Amino acid sequence: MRIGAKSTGKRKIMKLYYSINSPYARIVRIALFEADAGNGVEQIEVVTRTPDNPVLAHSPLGRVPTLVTDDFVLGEAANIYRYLQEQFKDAPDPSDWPTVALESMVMGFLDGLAVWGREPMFHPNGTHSEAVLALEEERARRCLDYFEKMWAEWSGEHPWDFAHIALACALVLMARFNGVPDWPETHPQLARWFEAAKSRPSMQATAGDFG
Ligand SMILES: N[C@@H](CCC(=O)N[C@@H](CS)C(=O)NCC(=O)O)C(=O)O
Repeated sequence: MRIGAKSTGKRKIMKLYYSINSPYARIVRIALFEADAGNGVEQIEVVTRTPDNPVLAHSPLGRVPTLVTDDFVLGEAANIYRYLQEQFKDAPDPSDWPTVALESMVMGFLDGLAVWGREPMFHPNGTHSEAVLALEEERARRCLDYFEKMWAEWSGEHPWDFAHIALACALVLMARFNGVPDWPETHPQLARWFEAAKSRPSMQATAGDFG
């Protein structure tokens, strides 16, 4: 699944709401950068979890990313990515199940990291659940092993598609709260790929406070 440049026709400017450190929103922002499709999409930075969060005017979820189009309000990074791909390039191939399978693993990894990273943030007085932290750490370690094995078996160049973009954003999130600090040494294939991914212009153009 890739987004490439194509005419936006007579559509009004779409609005993409994002926050600067959201790994989910960054996936979409990277894809827009790669597609050079920014002209059809106005990107609006917001702060979520506040009563005046502008996303709440469009969506009861108040989450980012949120894409506001002429016809509907779309949530979920994967949906927005697919929709923009349809707008700017060809429709995704629905039968590409190995790609969808990798996406599902990567998004599960990212979801787990989001829970792991937020748990102490939501319980600043040490009332967080050690059980939740342990469960998510184990999940993250299993995922890293899974991706390392897959990367070691991979022949040829990795695409820069939804799954790979999301994985890079997830690894940035993990570094932000120092989860699995030794992972680059224990997962060298993945670490090499991540170093190269981080140097992409679209990663650098969308960097938040934590890289
Ligand atoms: N499953 C969603 C997750 C989106 C998400 O959790 N966004 C976070 C920022 S990283 C958010 O908007 N949090 C604000 C809130 O929960 O109110 C996706 O794939 O887009």
